[in-house]
Amino acid sequence: MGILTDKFKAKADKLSAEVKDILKEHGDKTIGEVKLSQIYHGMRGITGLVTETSLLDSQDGIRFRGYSIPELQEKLPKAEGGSEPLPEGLFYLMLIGELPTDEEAQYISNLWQRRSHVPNHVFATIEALPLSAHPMTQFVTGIMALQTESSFAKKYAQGLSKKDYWEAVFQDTMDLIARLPRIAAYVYRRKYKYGVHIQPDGLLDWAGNFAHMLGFEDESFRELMRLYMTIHCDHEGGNVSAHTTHLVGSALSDPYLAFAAGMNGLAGPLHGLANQEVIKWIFEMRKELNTDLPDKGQIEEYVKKTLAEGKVVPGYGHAVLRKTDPRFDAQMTFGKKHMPDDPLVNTVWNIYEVVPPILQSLGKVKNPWPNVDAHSGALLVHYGLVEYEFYTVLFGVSRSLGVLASLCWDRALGFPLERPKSVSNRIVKLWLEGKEEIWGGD
Ligand code: NMX
Ligand code: MLT
Repeated sequence: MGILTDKFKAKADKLSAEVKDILKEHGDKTIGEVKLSQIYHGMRGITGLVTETSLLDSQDGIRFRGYSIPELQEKLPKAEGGSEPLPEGLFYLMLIGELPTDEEAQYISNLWQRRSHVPNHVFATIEALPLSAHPMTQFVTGIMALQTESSFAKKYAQGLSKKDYWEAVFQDTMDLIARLPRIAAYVYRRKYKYGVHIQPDGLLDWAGNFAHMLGFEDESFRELMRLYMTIHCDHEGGNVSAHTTHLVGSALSDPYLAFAAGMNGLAGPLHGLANQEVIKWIFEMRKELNTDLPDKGQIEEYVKKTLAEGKVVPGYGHAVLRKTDPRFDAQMTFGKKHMPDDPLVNTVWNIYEVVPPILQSLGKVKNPWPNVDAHSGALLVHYGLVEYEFYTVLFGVSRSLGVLASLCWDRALGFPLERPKSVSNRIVKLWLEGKEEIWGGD
């Protein structure tokens, strides 16, 4: 791993020095103002974090180190005979900031293969949960059990110099990413396949091997996993899972603790759990209408009914995006190539035509367009992965790539404990009367 750590360290040292200079010269510059409404409304639009790995534009969507999803599909290394990017290559790009060669992506693949052993106590801990436990609960429990392996926690307990934090976080990052597919596949096979587990295939890439351990040997499913793991991996720093991982990591909680915390955030229905909610919602619609291919009029009525019941339309809307999510587009392209006639996939496309004008007509929804979760489940169902409660675990395995690469950067750049100021409603009222200061200090 020397080559990778050396390269990362050199980049981090250079950027650290640059950041120091920037702050010395420009640290007092004001970047904008904060409205009272933003404090109450989930801090939307407040720039408060620095994240290296990716950047989200409300119109263009996500770019990883400057590269859009179609550009990643073109430029990143592929598996032999495949056309989707290898997530290993994207991890390299997010971490190092450069496109990897085929050899560099392969190097990461081999590294993760070698580090993928999961100790037995992790499986025993998962087994202690009832089968009925949600897959995300089982997944997070497995990650927490794996925390016994944290090199950062051990080294910190022995006395670790601040300048060496990054390296222990880096080791944990590589170990954890290497082991997550095995834990996730274990949860899947335990819950849905009578506990009949599948051993890893050491000749496959990270996502291909994950597909294999889940029990799907179709080459086009492997391609889907490579695409899935690529597009879900990062969405700049402010989303709930990335922000939580970063926040918890800022307390020097080790990467296992920080990532598990992030996954608990991903398990919320307004964040990653939306992918299961979408398919559940479509299945319920099909059942109620007694058809596998509801027409647009039927979909319209069902959407209106959902809204009338005070529910959100899952898979639609976004806190930052104001256009169709390019991750939705990438999945639509995959669907058109691999399963153009699939009724469920076609229903997703019909919903895409029906929902936006309805949400627009409400006059309050800032983004009526589909997000990543509106499409993912239908592709999985096509291949037989129908157990939709598992979908957020897939999202979580992918999300590890971005948030853990970011955690390496957090420690390498020496970012401090995150601790914003809060105020009570009483202080807000006193501030409005000119009797109190609301601003948080220096
Ligand atoms: N269906 C119905 N109402 C919606 C929707 C939707 N899909 N999206 C937003 N709204 C409502 C929202 O509930 C709020 O209503 P109210 O003022 O009565 O509380 C109003 O529109 C304004 O919300 P926005 O400012 O447009 O959205 P916000 O930034 O607060 O929230 C989401 C963003 C993503 C939480 C929201 O759009 C939503 O709940 N979408 C459905 C769940 C979903 O798909 N989440 C997945 C996000 C992507 N991911 O993977 O994490
Ligand atoms: C994500 O991928 O994290 C979601 O789209 C949510 C977000 O960006 O806020």
